Amino acid sequence: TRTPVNVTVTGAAGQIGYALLFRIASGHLLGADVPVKLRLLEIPQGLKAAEGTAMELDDCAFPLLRGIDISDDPNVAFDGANVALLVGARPRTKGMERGDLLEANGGIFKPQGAAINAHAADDIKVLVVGNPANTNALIAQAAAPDVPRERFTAMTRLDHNRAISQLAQKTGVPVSEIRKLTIWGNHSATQYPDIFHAEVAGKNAAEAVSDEQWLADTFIPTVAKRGAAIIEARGASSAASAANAAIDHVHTWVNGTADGNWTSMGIPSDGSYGVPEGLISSFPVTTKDGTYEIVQGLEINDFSRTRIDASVKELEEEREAVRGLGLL
Ligand code: NAX
Repeated sequence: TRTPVNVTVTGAAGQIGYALLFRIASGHLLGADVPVKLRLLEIPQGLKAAEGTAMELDDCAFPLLRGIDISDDPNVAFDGANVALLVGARPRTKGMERGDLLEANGGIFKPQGAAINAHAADDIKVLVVGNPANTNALIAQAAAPDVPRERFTAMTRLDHNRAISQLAQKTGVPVSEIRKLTIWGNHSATQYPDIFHAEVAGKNAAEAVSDEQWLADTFIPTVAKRGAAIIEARGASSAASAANAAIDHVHTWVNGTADGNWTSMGIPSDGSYGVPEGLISSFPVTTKDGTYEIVQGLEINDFSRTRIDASVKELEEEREAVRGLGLL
């Protein structure tokens, strides 16, 4: 019998939390043979709702769920954490400037990074979902100097999955026939979904589509603005699809990408593809045995270069802003 894996989820009482916890507990995060313990972090106002969710988790009698702890103290919630899903964040409210937003999130992700540094297990893997995800990941990473920096990642898997779905619909193939799609840059409206190296049923996707106008005017904006379209339609932001992407991100990180395919993750740049070192930016990556590598040697055409650079520039500006706030 395996020792349970400790999975810490912040913002556990939120809507993504509600869509996420049941899937973790039923084995979708780590595998059908891996027992888990859930450690839920909420702010004091969220504790009661988190307790309600924990009651429902109990009521599922999930065979793999070996315990649920709830706390409003990061030092408790990250104690022994093997996987941390940082979902809770401060949303942008009306009239809020970017600087205010980054500062408010610094107040969340800096102490959480410090708690991870002090208390998490040696093999801790961190996924930041809460926005602005890439820069929040950078803040948490900076507060955790003893944790290998590559363990801090940001979620662009939802964008990746959205892009696969749009491309599959355009080309009339099942999503399983789409491979090697890449999201580059920031999880924001500047992100760049790249189909130039992607495959549709084994053929180059850009050639299969052969419609640069669709690419520039439909595909890219549809993927980048999908979050807003969901809010418009549903009256609430993406929750189940975001939770699903978080599951996919960690599952792929732990269990590996398939041969002949890759995924997209926001990870600390090593300078590849001209992305300044240290920025947490989305790249094409392969994963194996719990580690990831950036796919190397892809030719970047001018169309892609302009868009990658624009998104990376935004990440640099965010990094400068949080530096200015003393968060790095
Ligand atoms: P909700 O507002 O429903 O839930 C957030 C929860 O976090 C609340 O229960 C709140 O009490 C809790 N929380 C706030 N501060 C906390 C702290 N310091 N410690 C612990 N818990 C804290 O938001 P939800 O819809 O669940 O979205 C969560 C985050 O995901 C948001 O920042 C959102 O912008 C982000 N998203 C990121 C996506 C991505 O692809 N990277 C896509 C989906 C989503 O928009």
